[in-house]
Amino acid sequence: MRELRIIGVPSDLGQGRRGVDMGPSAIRYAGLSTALERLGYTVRDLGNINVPTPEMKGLNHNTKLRYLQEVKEVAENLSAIVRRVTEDGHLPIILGGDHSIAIGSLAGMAQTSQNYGVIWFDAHGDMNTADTTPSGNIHGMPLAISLGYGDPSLVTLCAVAPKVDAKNVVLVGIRSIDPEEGKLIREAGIRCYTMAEIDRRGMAEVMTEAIQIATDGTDGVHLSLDLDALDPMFAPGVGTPVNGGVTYREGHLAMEMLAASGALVSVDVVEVNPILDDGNRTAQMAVELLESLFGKTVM
Ligand code: B3U
Ligand code: MN
Ligand code: MN
Repeated sequence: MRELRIIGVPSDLGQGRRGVDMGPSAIRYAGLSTALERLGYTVRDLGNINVPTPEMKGLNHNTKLRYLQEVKEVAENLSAIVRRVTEDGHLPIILGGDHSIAIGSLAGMAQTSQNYGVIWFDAHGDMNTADTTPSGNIHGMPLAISLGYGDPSLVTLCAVAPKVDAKNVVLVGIRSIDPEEGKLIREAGIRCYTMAEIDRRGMAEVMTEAIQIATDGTDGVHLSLDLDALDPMFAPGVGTPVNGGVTYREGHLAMEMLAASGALVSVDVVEVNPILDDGNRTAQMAVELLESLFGKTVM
């Protein structure tokens, strides 16, 4: 069994509201390490990487790419750790932070010898560029950047571009897409499972296909788990909640199916915002989902 390595990335630079920088603490407080050890894993927490806070002076305020330079540095630092952990034969669990940190996760994976696919679990497409963004927030762009679209300094991070092949990328749980973003999703040829399709066909069928696409010709799957994929009823502590999301049971089913595939090679868990949460429910939900993802069953 592969050993697990936890890496915290307390960043809220990629989005407009404070609080997701506390995500790693909240998820740790909800008992992540112990829960994974209970499943029989050897777990080592590598602590947090250093991230500037928005209150620091002299940060980059580019309105179309807010905190571009800082987001890039965080991604570079994270990528080096993800690369090392993976090359050492361990599985990285990256705790965000806002979703811009996935730029670093995927850049790290892209530098290893592993050829991987991506399941992007999210209410949003995260396929904006500086030309299409309604907010300037980089957390709405990480998938586009990883596929080679957008700001050149982010796209070419770590001298690999794209970080993943679009034919092995799927979006799951989607229900909020900006108009120009939708065009890029189609143009890039990414399979996009909206909530409407999950409602019609069921999560089991959708995940069966999603896993097929992400594993087709690859060595494994990176899961990018944005907690806002879940319905706000189950994950209220996120910066941009959208109604009509994945239910508790659908979420667990998806994680269990991915566990059963044996294909998981890395995962990031993002957008948990303890300031907006009801107690620590969203971080607890994240821990429960990770338990299912790492093989917890009833008996
Ligand atoms: N698509 C919008 C909103 C958004 C994206 N990701 C999140 N929110 N979490 C944007 O700003 O790009
Ligand atoms: Mn996201
Ligand atoms: Mn989202």
